[in-house]
Amino acid sequence: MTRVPEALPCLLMRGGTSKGAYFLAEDLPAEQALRDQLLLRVMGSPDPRQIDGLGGAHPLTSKVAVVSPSADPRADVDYLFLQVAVDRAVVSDRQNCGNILAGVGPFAVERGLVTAGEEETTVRIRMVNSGDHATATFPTPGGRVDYTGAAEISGVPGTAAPVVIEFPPGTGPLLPTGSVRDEIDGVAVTCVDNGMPTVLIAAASLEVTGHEPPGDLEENVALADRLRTIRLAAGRLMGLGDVSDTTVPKLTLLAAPRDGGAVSTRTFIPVRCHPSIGVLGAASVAAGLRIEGGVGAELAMVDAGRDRIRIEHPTGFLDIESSLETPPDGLPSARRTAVVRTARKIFDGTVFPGPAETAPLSARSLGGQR
Ligand code: NQM
Repeated sequence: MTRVPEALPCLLMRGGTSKGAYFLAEDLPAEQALRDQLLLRVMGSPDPRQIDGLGGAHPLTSKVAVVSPSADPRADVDYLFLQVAVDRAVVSDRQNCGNILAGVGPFAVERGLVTAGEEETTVRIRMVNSGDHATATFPTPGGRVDYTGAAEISGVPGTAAPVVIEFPPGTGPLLPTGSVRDEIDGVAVTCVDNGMPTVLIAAASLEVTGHEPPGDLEENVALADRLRTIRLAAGRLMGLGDVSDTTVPKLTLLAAPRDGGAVSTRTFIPVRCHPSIGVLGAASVAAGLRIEGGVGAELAMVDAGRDRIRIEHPTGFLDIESSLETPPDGLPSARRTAVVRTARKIFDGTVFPGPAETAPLSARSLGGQR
């Protein structure tokens, strides 16, 4: 599409613990600047309340999935994730999202991109942001997506049908700095990328317990300063360049578990403290905990004989299957990662973006980091 539509089909879905607007790529303008202008209007950004759009005034509810048939023989569909900033006129494709990913398979069936099986359907997804792949399997009794079921995920009330997501090993290195441990600003960190660039830090090394409520941590100005310094340096060490205007890497504070899990976490995405934890963020944490000599290995209670790792977060836990392989003289890499999420179709309809924004986009990537 070359022009900006005045109205367009949109499916609003909860994917895991996030919520977003799902579009077919063919319904959006092909030109990126026009597409981003349109998505800002759809979401109601920039505005801290997003009062004039679909966005929910938080980064976790200001998300977009753009889905199209895939030209990759290993995939059925392409999924491009876009983070729409809340209080800045910015749309970013610099990060992926494993929660919104949970809705992509059901959306592909809803829109007829994939034919549903009689019992369940597996959709092979190429994640455009990272170039990595995933498969999503979910119930489709009688050839229709059934969103109801008994699966429970922390951070979402009630139960729903499970969406089982498998991630084959990604293409990039698990340890992008080439070390299991680095020191930044006097603090030991382990920088991991198992789908989401993430900096693991022992909470105690930043004078917090790692068990505080997210609001308390967000209000801690001294902590915010330390995290910002560490993130900028870690971004460079991880080969991400100047990350002052992007949402990656994320930062996860680790502490000893309190509720029977392997570790307790508080994750900054990168300024707001996540009320739970992202899926790919959790994949990076889980892999990091298994790395001998890394900062997580000392704190975590990981059962080496089991793939399943329970990651505690502020509103419960996230179970993730994660295994690594380590060559005799080399650095570890991911072998397999899998997780159960749920998704819900909230509405399917037509969204009206409203009058065109007159001010040009101030920047391409996410400057406000909220
Ligand atoms: O890490 C939050 C979320 C995410 C991303 C974020 C995600 C992931 O909870 O895969 O899911 O880190 O910005 O949706």
